[in-house]
Amino acid sequence: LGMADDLRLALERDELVLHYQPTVDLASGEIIGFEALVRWQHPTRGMVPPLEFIGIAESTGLIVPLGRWVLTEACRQAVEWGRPLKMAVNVSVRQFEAGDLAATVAAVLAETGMPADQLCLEMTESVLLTDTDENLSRIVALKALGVMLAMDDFGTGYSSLAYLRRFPMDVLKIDRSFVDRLTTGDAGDETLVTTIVRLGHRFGMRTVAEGIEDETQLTALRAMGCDYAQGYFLSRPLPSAAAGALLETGL
Ligand code: G
Ligand code: G
Ligand code: MN
Ligand code: NA
Repeated sequence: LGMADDLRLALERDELVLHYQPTVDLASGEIIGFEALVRWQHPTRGMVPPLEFIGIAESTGLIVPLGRWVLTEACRQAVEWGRPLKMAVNVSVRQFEAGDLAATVAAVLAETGMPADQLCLEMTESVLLTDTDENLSRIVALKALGVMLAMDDFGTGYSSLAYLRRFPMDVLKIDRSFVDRLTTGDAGDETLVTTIVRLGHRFGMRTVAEGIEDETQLTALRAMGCDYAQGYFLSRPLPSAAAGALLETGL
């Protein structure tokens, strides 16, 4: 069986699972929500990371039903946890361009009872780079549902600045490559991240730093006024039961 057929069956056989990585308020240290990250519990290959199958899902169009499953499961889980949490879900460019994502999101919100303002859709520059009126109207349709929109991996592409003005994004996620460099002690790296945080704030966005791996980075980002953080230093992505437990105890 090829990987594509295998993946199609995986969806039918419920082999996909979501892990949840907490998003932490840098000022209070509280968990304000999670990012849902898909994994494939393959019967023979074990836990397959998304980098090994999202590409295939995209090229075969399976990303549409897979993406709908992810959205539904993440919302269902957030509602089950029963407290006001932000649940962030990654949306790939193919999912965005194929079919009516806003209609899908509206249906999932209705099915699960998830409050729209607790769902955050993360998209990378590749979604926004195709700066067409069609993409703008898709973004506007999503915003009209009341969901939040995040710009993921900010700073890794080429033309990040023009679309800060054009698209109504709520959250800017600072790519972990910038966070990585905060340990070098280089003043230039600090200036860069401080400037990204300010840029986000000036456009009315909340800022999330990704990939925090040590205390130095955490302290630096807090001092810079970055709002939220994620990373292995705070917590790895966790299976749902462990994520739910962490929500009870705090970090
Ligand atoms: O969890 P991990 O760090 O292995 O994720 C690797 C990449 O896969 C990240 O870029 C992440 O955004 C992407 N990814 C994880 N889950 C999903 C998902 O549900 N949908 C899409 N489109 N991408 C995902
Ligand atoms: O592209 P996106 O931001 O969705 O990617 C999230 C990915 O980053 C997930 O696969 C997650 O496992 C990974 N990740 C989360 N925290 C850390 C971290 O502290 N260090 C590294 N190297 N990867 C991380
Ligand atoms: Mn993401
Ligand atoms: Na990211």
